[in-house]
Amino acid sequence: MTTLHDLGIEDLRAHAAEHLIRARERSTALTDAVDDDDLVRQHSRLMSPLVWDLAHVGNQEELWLVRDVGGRDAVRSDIDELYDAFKHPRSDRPALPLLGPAEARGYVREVRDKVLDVLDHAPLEGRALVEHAFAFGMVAQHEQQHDETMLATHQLRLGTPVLHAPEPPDGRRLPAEEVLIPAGEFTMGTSTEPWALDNERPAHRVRTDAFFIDTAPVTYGAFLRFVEAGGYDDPRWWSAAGWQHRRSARLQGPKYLARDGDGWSRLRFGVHEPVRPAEPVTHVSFHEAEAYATWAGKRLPTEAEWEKAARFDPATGRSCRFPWGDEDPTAEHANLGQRHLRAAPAGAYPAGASPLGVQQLIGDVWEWTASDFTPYPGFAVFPYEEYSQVFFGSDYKVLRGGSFGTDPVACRGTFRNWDFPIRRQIFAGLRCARDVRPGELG
Ligand code: AVJ
Ligand code: FE
Repeated sequence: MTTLHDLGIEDLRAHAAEHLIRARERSTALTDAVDDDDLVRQHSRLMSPLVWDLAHVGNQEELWLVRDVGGRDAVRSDIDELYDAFKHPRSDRPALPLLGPAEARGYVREVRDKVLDVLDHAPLEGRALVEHAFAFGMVAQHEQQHDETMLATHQLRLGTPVLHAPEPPDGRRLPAEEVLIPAGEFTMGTSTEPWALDNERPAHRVRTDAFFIDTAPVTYGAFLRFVEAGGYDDPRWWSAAGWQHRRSARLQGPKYLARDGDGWSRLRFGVHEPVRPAEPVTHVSFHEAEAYATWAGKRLPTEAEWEKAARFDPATGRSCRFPWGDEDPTAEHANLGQRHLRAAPAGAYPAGASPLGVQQLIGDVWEWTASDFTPYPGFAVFPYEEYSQVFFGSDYKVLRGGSFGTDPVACRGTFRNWDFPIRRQIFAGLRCARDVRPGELG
């Protein structure tokens, strides 16, 4: 098992540097793919201009690693306010006096040069912020999270395709449509994963009843049967808030789809193509996910149910880091890290199955859960309130498992993402769960 606990101090420094460098390669590729005009433009009111994300990543890195951990002088304290996500909503960011593309690139390079020097010399003990190089891992995750956001901006942008990637592996027949997860307690969250973020902590025991969960995420083929059965026109399947949103936003199906003769076509990173029925549905809101599940006679899993399906090993009673065990994800386990530019068809990752046989929990698409984003019992802010604390409450729904655009450093069996229930520009889909029917288990 690969864990940071076992690394000596120099290996830990090298490990942190590798993650920072890999994140920067991805940010560079996502921003070099388009011209300067495209970088400063707002492709959607929901998103920042790409050049904002780039300098924001550098500014967070400067705040945490140059100034706080490194105790060094500021590189550009004059721009902190511009890149504070809480000071300016995304829709206002294009009008700000932002660093231009060349300036932003120079800024993030200058910060990074200092950070690699800090990483060479900083003591990695004595403060929780630096234990196991946490702050460096947090900053690498932050950059990767913004890289996924930038990937969503690429999906929103119009124009000729600029991103390319090989096809994901083929789908395979699923051994069963659903998996039974037994009743009982399991350990949710973590107190030991060194780079886990505050909202994943602490580990705590949670009991669930027995439930069934789908073996794989809901596919386009299945979801479009709901659409074609008139599901978007029938309030029976929708919550009150969902129906009201479906009407006011005039939703007719997943984002980026259009009818094409008898079938459906899809716009994906600038390419129009036929929908692939076996591919997990992507770009649906929580409300659409919930309506589908209701129509199918099922429901969304709670966050606890999702995590139990993903981590609980009935043979040992332990919760693993990932469905397949404790090893870090490889290309055999899951579709992560923008290796492919789409979710893989159902059944494509048998090696990533959980002990009970649930597949594709990690990677492919973020999965909406039924749960609000709330703190675990014993939650403590670490290291800053604006990561999680200010978002807790009933405004946000939790998503689990990561997407094809999530880097492995920012994805774990315990990782919690959240968004508004109306959002669908993210790479989000769903899988259904259901209660056990009376008498069903004999
Ligand atoms: C965890 C994806 C909801 O993008 O709003 C980035 C991550 N926090 N910068 C977001 C984040 C601060 C966050 N999500
Ligand atoms: Fe951020």
